Parts: sequence; C-alpha cells; structure tokens
Amino acid sequence: MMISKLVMATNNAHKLREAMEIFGPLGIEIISQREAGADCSPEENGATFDDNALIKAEAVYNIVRLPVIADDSGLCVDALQGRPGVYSARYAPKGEECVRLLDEMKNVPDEKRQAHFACSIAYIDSEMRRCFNGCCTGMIGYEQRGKNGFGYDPVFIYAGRTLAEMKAEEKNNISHRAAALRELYEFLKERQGE
Ligand code: ITT
Repeated sequence: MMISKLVMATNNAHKLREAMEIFGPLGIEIISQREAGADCSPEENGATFDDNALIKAEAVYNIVRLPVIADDSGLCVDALQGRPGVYSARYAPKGEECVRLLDEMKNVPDEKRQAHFACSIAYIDSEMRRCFNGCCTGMIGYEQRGKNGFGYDPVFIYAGRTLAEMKAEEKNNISHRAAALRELYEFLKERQGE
C-alpha cells in the first residue's frame, strides 16, 4: 500500500507548509515533528545537504519510529564559490540574510549573478534510508522584491520574477523542494508497485 502519512523533521514552518501543499493533492498527509511528539533539533554538522538531511530525519525517526522525511536546503551562489550553501540558515540573523547577500553581491555584474537553490529530502522508514535531490537555478537580483515565501526568496529571480513574487502554487511548480519531493514520490509509487 502507498504510504499515506509522513512525519516531517523540521522546525521551519515554511518548509512544512510547502511540503503539505505539494504532497496533499497526491494523497500523502504531512505531520510536523512537533505534532508527532518529537521535540528535537540535532546539531547539523554534516558537510553536505544529504548528510544534514539524514541527521535530522534520523533524530526524529529514532523517537517516532514512523516514516520520516527531512529537508536540508540552501542557496549556492556562483560568484561566492557556492556560499552560503549548507550554512544558509546561519549566514545572517533571521530576516537579514537578503540584506547581507545583496551587500556581498553589490559589485558583481549581471552576467555573474547565477545561483541555485539545492534541496535534499531524506526519507527513513523501517526498511530503508535514502536522499532525494532537487535544484532550482536562477539569478540574484539587486533588491528585495515580493512578500511571499521565506529566506532568500525576495532576491532569487526565476524567469523574471523573484520567488517571493510568486504565488505558493507557482513556487511549488519550480522549486528545489518540489523537485526533490517529486523524486521521493516517484520512488514511493514504484516501490509500492513491486
Ligand atoms: P530545519 O533545519 O528545522 O528544517 P532550517 O530553516 O534551519 O529548518 P536548513 O538548515 O535546511 O533549514 O536551512 C535552509 C536555509 O536555506 C533556510 O533557513 C533559508 O534561509 C534557505 N532556504 C532553503 N530553502 C529556501 C527557499 O525555498 N526559499 C528561500 N530560502 C530558502
């Protein structure tokens, strides 16, 4: 039978909402780690998105023993040699990440402003543990635009608009998180058919 419920190992309400919006219509309910009774935030000391996603998923799985997903994600900027990358959440105080990034990028010309969002979704159940990856490529703008989304969305331009100018549904069509969650969904669907 297809899995119908997943616990999401995250303390980020925006990630939780996006995962619900993406998986809800596919018939998979996402419940938060808090709702599942797992109050933890393990140290994310891995070197890669996959490592950190697995650290978070494992910590919650060990408490709830139900199928768990965790998201580790971040913004990788070409002109900054991939920074902030796995340090995206710690790059600046919450709410100031865009300001700091725009400042670091102030002398970078148009043609060198490429960046991508990367996402690793770790999945753990009693039989397996595995990561699924997604990516979204765009450019860093020169100012913040839009009020939707979170984190670096107001400065990340995809096809002419920032992710913060998009409706949730539009972002969820093209985002790194959506791509990784779709990979997981395809995997679960195939496994169920075996
Ligand atoms: P959890 O670890 O509890 O899931 P977190 O916010 O600390 O929450 P990460 O360690 O994975 O998550 O850090 C990811 C950071 O990367 C996040 O805080 C944002 O600053 C940025 N980020 C990731 N996905 C993003 C998105 O879709 N839009 C904007 N910024 C994003």
